[in-house]
Amino acid sequence: MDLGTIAKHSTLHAKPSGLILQYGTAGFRAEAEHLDHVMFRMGLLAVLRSKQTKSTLGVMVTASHNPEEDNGVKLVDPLGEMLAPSWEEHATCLANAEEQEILRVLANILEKEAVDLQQEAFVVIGRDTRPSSEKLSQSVIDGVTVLGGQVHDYGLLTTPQLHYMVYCRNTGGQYGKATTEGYYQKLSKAFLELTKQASCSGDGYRSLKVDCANGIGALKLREMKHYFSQGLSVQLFNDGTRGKLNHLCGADFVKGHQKPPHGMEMKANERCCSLDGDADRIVYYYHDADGHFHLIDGDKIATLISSFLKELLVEIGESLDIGVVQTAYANGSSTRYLEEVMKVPVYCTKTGVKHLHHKAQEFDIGVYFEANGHGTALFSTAVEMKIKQLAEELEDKKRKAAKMLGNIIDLFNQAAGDAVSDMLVIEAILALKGLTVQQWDALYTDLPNRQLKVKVADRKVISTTDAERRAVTPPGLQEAIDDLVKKYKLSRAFVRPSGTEDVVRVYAEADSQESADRLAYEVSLAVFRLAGGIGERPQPV
Ligand code: G16
Repeated sequence: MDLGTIAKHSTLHAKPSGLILQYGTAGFRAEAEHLDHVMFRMGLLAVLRSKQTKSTLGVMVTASHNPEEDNGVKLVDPLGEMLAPSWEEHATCLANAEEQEILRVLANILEKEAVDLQQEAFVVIGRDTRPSSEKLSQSVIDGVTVLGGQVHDYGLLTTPQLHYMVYCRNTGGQYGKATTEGYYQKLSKAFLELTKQASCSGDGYRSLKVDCANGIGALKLREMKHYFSQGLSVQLFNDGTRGKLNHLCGADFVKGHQKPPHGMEMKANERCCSLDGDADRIVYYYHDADGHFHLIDGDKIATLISSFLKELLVEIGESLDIGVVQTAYANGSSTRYLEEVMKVPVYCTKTGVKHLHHKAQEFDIGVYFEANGHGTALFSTAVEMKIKQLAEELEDKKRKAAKMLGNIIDLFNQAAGDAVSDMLVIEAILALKGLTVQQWDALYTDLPNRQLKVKVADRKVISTTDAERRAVTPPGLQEAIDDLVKKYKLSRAFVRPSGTEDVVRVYAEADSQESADRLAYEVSLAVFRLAGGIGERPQPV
């Protein structure tokens, strides 16, 4: 490690003085103009983590659902997972170190994590389509090379594709080929195998309208769609040729505003979906014949998937341990349906796929989804091997079900929630079960709900417990929420500081939309009053 060279390069990526950032829900996120130093330093950190784990590490430059002016970066651990929590702390320390402290912080990490500097390092990088992403990913590359690490720059990728590449590279290609071509082929082959067996192959099942949030999803779906066109034709909207990334479109907009994206032509009862800016989230929706908008979010996606997996297991004659993991945002009706009707155990974790993914790994089959459409299903290695073996050994119907399950396993991106992989899983299940989008939607009725954002001077004054369902500080806030909730039927509300935006998030649900809106507004006022609100006071919905 040539200390002089590191220090010299670091000054070329100077930290704006006084700027403090935190490795949050999904890495660092801020206005792009403030992130150059963070990118360089995450390049350095990726090298250290790669040396320590003796594996390829991933760095993704994206701010996913955030506005186009923002950007962000997250590190991807060897099995395609989010960075380990102790390294998140190192990331925060390194990002916030003043120039003269950089070498000391690096030395500290080396010592604490027993990094062997002689070990080789290999880092792969991906980026989304934001105007700032290319330059920022160059700063990551600078950081990697100055510490002597090797780099492979994949250029434009969806976030889940980068997770997939890392997983493939560290399993010697067993999980798949670490190229976009390899990704397209693996998923499309599994999808076509599945849909071949669907008796319902009418037009309704074969076409889907996709809002791409003006992001990377459009580019990648355009490349990929020929691979699966025998089973599904996708029509792309908000493909980035005109509009702004995530502006009035995309999964976060649709879920948050509970309305269709701009720029999408929807006919009654047509199945449509939206991806987010880096294609790791997906939500479905349709307009009914009366023009009412129906949203099918991550909760209903988890329900569709887990019920299909359960049915296949019954058919095969295997009883495996299935669990569903959600967050506090999960609609109360979904949790009730999963537990009481489907008899599947449901667990609640903090927001952030890293928490859900970790919990889901405890089961033979763990299905995890955030209500915002971020999720996947994980299969233990033993289950995967067993199912593939049964697909060879069993006969007739059982064999068919085992083969189907084997293909479903291949179709899921088990490294991370993946909008494209999830879309193909959902399309295959709907076709195999002969379900229309309306029938899927009718599994249960969501409780009316509302999400709002409140601006405060320092969102860290809010701390929470019980998987973010209760506020611990500031004093009096939880008591105020409890009193408000008592005024409404079937109601629930919570607040938490966002880990990706400088806001406090408020969630409320109740027996009517009017009550959910009112409750969310009243809780927002309580946050504004007790947690140091700034700017305009919250307004009624
Ligand atoms: C990221 C995380 C998600 C999380 C979302 C919002 O999504 O990956 O797990 O639900 O941020 O987090 P918060 O409420 O803390 O702002 P994405 O799609 O932006 O990467």
